[in-house]
Amino acid sequence: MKIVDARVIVTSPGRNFVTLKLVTDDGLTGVGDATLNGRELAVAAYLTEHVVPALIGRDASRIEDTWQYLYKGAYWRRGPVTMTAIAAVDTALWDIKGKAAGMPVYQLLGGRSREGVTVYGHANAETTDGVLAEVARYVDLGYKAVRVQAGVPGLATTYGVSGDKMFYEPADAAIPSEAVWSTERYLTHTPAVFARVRDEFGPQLRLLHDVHHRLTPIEAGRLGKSLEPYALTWMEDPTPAELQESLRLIRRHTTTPIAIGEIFSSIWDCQQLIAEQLIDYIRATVVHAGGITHLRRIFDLAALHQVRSGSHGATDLSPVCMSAALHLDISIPNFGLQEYMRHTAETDAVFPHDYHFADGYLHPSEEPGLGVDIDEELAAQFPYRPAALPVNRLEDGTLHSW
Ligand code: KDG
Ligand code: MG
Repeated sequence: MKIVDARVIVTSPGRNFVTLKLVTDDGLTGVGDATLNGRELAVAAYLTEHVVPALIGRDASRIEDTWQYLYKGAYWRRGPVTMTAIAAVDTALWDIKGKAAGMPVYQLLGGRSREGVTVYGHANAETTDGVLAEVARYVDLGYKAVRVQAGVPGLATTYGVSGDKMFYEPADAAIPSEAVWSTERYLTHTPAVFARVRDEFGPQLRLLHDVHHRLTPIEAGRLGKSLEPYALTWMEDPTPAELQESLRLIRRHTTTPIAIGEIFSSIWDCQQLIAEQLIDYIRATVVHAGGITHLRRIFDLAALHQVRSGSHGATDLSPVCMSAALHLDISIPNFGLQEYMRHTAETDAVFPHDYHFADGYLHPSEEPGLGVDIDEELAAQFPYRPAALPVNRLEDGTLHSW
């Protein structure tokens, strides 16, 4: 079963996506998501120039060997561009293997460990009353877990709070836009928002919050401690986590569970966080952490240390990534939660898929392979548009993270 064609497809049905499609000599096809928000064309070029020529003629059944070949063969290991490109190849090869076997990929990963994949949605609004209305909307839709983000009084905009509620998109301009951030205002306001949400929705609804890497460890300790009465399922990305040991400081001050990893690209980015039990949920994803093969390795390490999965699932991860994620989520022993931001109708049309949402759960496809494809003719009608993520400055003009 040899790879005879490999196409890199860039399309923008509402937002940019990069997809790799592999074709074998016996007519099977496989797809992999290769989208790296704001850096899409870097991955597209990496695939087109450096990976596709090496794939033609390779045995499509050799998933592990191809992963090792691309990882070790590049010499330049890790990094988001490389690992997203490898992820796309790996995901497409799992899709092909499932089709060749006549089974959904989750069966090849060991079969079901649960009946459905519990997902969380994003309730966000400028005001606390608006947040309450958004949480109610997700509860009405059947969600059992909701991420809560509120505008901060005194700040013109807040990352994570968007105008379009169901289809949130932070990549808003070709050149990064700039916003103003105040840690002092944020730390005062956020616990008050959660007090209202808990009061209104009671103790059973699972609540989450994303800090978007904006705090220092001691500030994060303070936030976690102040949120303890509201029993969050997790506080996400409290600090930039390049310095993994900084999480020790946060842990010393709070029992609010911590989720980190949406920007990680390999097991080496989270090895210490997991082995020292400095986090509770690992948020690495199929598309950015080396595909199904490498993400399963991360989740297996996490399982040894009582850390659960909590994969990133924002709109910049295409339905191809979401399809792949669900096969892993349904099969691993240490699944925690899956983020699920809905895609626009245009995106869903370009990526026909049959995973579905019901009663707070996503259910993976039962089709052979991943159960997702790309409509290349339709994709061609949505040309690429440069779009970058914003940056933050403190009130005195200092550049801050996010
Ligand atoms: O590409 C960046 C977004 O996916 C990210 O900002 C969303 O933090 C995010 C989340 O948790 O979904
Ligand atoms: Mg996040």
